[in-house]
Amino acid sequence: MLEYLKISEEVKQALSESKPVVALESTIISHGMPYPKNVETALNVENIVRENGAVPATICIIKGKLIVGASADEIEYLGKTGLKVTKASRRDLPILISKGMDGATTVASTMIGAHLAGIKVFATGGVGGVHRGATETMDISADLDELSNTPVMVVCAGCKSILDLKLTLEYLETKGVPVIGYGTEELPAFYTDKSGLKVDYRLDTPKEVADAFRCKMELGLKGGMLVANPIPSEFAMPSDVVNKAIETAVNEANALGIKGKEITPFLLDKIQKLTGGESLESNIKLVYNNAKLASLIAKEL
Ligand code: PSU
Ligand code: MN
Repeated sequence: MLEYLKISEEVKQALSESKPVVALESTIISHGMPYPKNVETALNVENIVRENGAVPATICIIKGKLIVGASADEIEYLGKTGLKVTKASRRDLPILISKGMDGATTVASTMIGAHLAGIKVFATGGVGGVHRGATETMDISADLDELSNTPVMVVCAGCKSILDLKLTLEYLETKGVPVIGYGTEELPAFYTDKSGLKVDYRLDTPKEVADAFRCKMELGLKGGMLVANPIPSEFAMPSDVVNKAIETAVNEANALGIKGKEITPFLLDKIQKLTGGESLESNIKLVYNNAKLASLIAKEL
């Protein structure tokens, strides 16, 4: 395995001393935000993790190595190369790695990298889910099955309503994935703190979340846990503005026949263009908020 995995010295040392480490994904860098904001954000997120007492481990694939703890140069490369870096989910790993290629890891494949390295907590913006119209298209993100199989906790701001949030919760229930509302009874919807859908459990402190995850591991229940941390209200967007942009983006994607792994990046980009810089700012702020919470949970664990 060492042949494929490259863990940075800093992350290796932190793990060997049982210090808190927070995994970070790279699809959000290459496919989720425009350059150079993506690089600036990724580096700020790493700083926030450090300020909160944990070690950041940005995960990606460079020249066929699954990197755990990317360098600033590697982050710059991923951000600048943008969409030309292959979006890499679980199924892409064997080919990209054996061929010596690059890849920007999604939530699913970042969880895999984190687990191989021994990292338990992962912070991101939004996770993939069940797409609208999935009863026809069967488009369900591999992130959800990863959450049911791989023992890594994912701290996010819920899901964008480019997805069918109700079906996403149903799927997570079927797959036995605990969904925790952090300080809320409601599933947050990324740009807004409300979706109108209830989560099963509300927990209010990093310790409560860490205790639940430890309990899950000790019981031998496989899979991870989804911690939905609402965007702070001062950064949230008016829901009518967001929903209108999402409607337009989804209709355009359908009209163009966009599907498969292209659909999520297409919608993210479209929404950003339709709402101007405002949604990008909200997006950045919620990622910072998640990086902080994940660090505090990792410390408790
Ligand atoms: N949702 C967002 N921002 C993102 C993603 C999802 O709000 O950047 C990215 C994440 O990397 C996630 C991936 O794992 O998209 C899901 O893609 P798909 O739906 O193709 O599985
Ligand atoms: Mn999909």
